[in-house]
Parts: sequence; structure tokens; C-alpha cells
Amino acid sequence: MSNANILAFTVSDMTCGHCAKAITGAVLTAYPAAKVDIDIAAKRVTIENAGDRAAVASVIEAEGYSPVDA
Ligand SMILES: [Cu+2]
Repeated sequence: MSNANILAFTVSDMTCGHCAKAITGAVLTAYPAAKVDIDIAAKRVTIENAGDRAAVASVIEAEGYSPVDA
């Protein structure tokens, strides 16, 4: 159960700063208290203090990206 509030996704179609900004914006709109950390080169999105994994993945998918568990 440790770090249960930290989610990590690999988003292979996140290719640039625009993508990162779009994903960050979508997550923060859904979860205003979340902390979003993005590494574009690694195609990695780490999210703290948001919803459960499936719900957060749905938010990213609705923005047009394809998150997989990382
Ligand atoms: Cu982009």
C-alpha cells in the first residue's frame, strides 16, 4: 500500500511540450489538488494526489493520448 497515491504512466504518444501541457491541464482540471510531473524524453507521467488509476488514465485518454501503466 505504500505510495498508493502516486501513479506512473508511460505515454508513448506524448512527444513534445504541447502534449505535456495538454495532459497536465486535463489532469489538473479533473483533479485540482494533483501534482503532475512529466518527463517528455522518458515519455513518463507521474501523478500524485489524484483519483484511482483507471479514472486518471481515462482523463488522459479523453485528451487523446494513450497511457499505459509504468
Ligand atoms: Cu506534442
